[in-house]
Amino acid sequence: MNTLFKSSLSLAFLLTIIFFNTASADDGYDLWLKYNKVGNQALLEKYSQAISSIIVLDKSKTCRIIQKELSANLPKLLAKPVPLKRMIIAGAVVIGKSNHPLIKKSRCAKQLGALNNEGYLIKSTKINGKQCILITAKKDIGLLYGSFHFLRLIQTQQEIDNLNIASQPKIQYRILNHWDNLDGIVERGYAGKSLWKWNDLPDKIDKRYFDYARANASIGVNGTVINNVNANPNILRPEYLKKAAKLADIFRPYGIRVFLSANFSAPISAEFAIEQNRKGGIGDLKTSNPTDPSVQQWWKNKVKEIYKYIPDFGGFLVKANSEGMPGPQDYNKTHAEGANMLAEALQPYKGIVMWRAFVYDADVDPDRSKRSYKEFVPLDSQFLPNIFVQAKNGPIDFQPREPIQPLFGAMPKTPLMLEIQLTQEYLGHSKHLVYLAPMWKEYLEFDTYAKGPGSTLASIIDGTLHQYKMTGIAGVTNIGNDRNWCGHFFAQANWYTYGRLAWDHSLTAEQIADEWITMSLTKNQDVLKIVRSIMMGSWEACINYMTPLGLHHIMQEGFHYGPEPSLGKGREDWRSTYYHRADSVGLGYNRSSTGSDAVSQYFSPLRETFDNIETCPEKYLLWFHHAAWDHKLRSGKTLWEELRAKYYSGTNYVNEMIEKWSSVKTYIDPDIFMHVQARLDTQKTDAGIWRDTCLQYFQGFSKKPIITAE
Ligand code: GCV
Repeated sequence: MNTLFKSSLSLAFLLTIIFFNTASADDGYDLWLKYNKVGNQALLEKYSQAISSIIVLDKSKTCRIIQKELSANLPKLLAKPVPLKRMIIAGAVVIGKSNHPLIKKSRCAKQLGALNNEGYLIKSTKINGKQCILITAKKDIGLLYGSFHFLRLIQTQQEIDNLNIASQPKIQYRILNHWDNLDGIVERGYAGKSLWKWNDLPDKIDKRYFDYARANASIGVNGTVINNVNANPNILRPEYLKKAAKLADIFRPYGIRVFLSANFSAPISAEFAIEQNRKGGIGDLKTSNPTDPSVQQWWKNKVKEIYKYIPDFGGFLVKANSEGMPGPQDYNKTHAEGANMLAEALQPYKGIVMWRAFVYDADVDPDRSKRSYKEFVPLDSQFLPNIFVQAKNGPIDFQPREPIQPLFGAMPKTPLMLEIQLTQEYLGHSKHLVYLAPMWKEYLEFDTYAKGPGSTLASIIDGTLHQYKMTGIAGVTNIGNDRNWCGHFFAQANWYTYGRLAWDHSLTAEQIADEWITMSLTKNQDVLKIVRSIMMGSWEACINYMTPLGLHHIMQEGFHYGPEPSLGKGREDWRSTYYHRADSVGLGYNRSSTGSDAVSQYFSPLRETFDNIETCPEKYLLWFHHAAWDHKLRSGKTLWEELRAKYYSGTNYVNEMIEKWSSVKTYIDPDIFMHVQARLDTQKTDAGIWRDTCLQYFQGFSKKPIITAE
């Protein structure tokens, strides 16, 4: 063979490889909606026999979406044509609302009657004498949710022989909070810029808006607050309302309502705003005092205007008197007075207010963790019925681990909405692989004892404990305009988990991981188990290499990524030293009855359990106690030894994640493999920095040796 021929052959081979790899490369854009062919041959044959065609009986926009979703993806999953039909044949997947004559005949009425307006039924049944799979619901949106569930059954390779699935959400408002600014920057966003192209809207429409809606509908998210809680008042100008209305039009058939974050100073004129040293308002008033009739009227007019643009507008999210944002307290009025003014304006249109409890005015209490409770509990019963008080899961701020925010259980008359954070502000941004389901489950299952044992957070936010009239959950998104939406491929699992838990908080973290892995990564059961094991311990590992044993808020000020335990500048309650209180005696914040007495905000017996250093769960030890360096833990180790062991176990886990990930290399899409591998390497380096910085710093106080071999 001559050299030229040889080299052209090898070039061809190389090109084939490049082409093959490019063709098979997965850039993560399709999320969990890949719809790869069913891998299990026996199941594939069963599915093929059971599914012949698709019949969508109704004609709404939502039904057209269902038609498109099923007809595009069933053929991909089953590797055979699955045509849309008008006549029922055996094996038809029939989608129709409960009031359709054909469905009425199918005798599902009783089962359907028990479901709410978003619920659905998936049932193997005979229609016109033909064996079919029926997806039915009271409303179109239930049909869409049911269709996505049906597709998920096949994506995750479940049996579909005798289907009889009834499902409905346990929580009514399942909302994403975007901290997206109008200039395109996402506050605490680590996946590129905002999805919303404000300069192009409303005329130019990005395809991604549809894909965003579709992904959210597939997991049951039904609302989105499209702008940052640190709200720019301009969002309420007609110019922006038209843009928001365009998004609302796109999202509507997917069952997603648009909400806006409102700036409490919006009614104030720009001129007066400057005079009063406030950020610019957009109105023509001198005040935003909620008891002033002109302010009340301004909001009524504004709300009326919004509903002209967005007829199903959801309502306002408000951050008031928090971190420099204006609010009713600027006029000596309460949070309830501020929220009620907005609620009154929204009430005729059935809009709601989500009033945030994330406040920490230093005058309220020297201990930041107590402030929100002290401000809000006295206001219970003063809020109008269309108001949620929206509280973060913990009393400080989305730390790797906190005990529960004590407000939960303490406001039986005010619907509390839980706010959790998908974006990993304090959990390694989009550089660290941290699966958040175990964390959210720990909170949801947290027993507050508000009405005795069994008063879990889940039972509070789903309304069963206090019979709330409205129920809600909010997730601060991790979505940006990065091609793969979330920056880290594994961060997609947190978006997925949020929707699944918001729908049904009884799902386990393992179940959700399995679903997500099967749909997004691999159907190979051995590989799935390895990936699941990586995910399941990743949160605890992150806590261990960042803030073990109840430590908190010792990250770099502002950036919140790496460690900065020595930080002693800036606002007192932003300093690491304020939180960890290391000294020659020991470590931790004394919040027991001999300290700030934050424990008293919890119900008995939690209060007593936390108060006593011997009974306090060790995961919260340094949150509630200033423990001596020689304090003995249940392991028999001293605090210093245990601290060291935890830091090392965190970094060791990252090493294990790297090994496990390498072991599945040949089973994973090469692009995804490399993307994750590179991030794991960064995680390893940065986890090491966390461990070494913190241990060296604390050693300055403990004066004990750091033994590196663990
Ligand atoms: C949107 C923390 C974050 C802020 C965020 C704030 C909030 O303080 O660091 O970026 O502001 O929480 O939840 O309002």
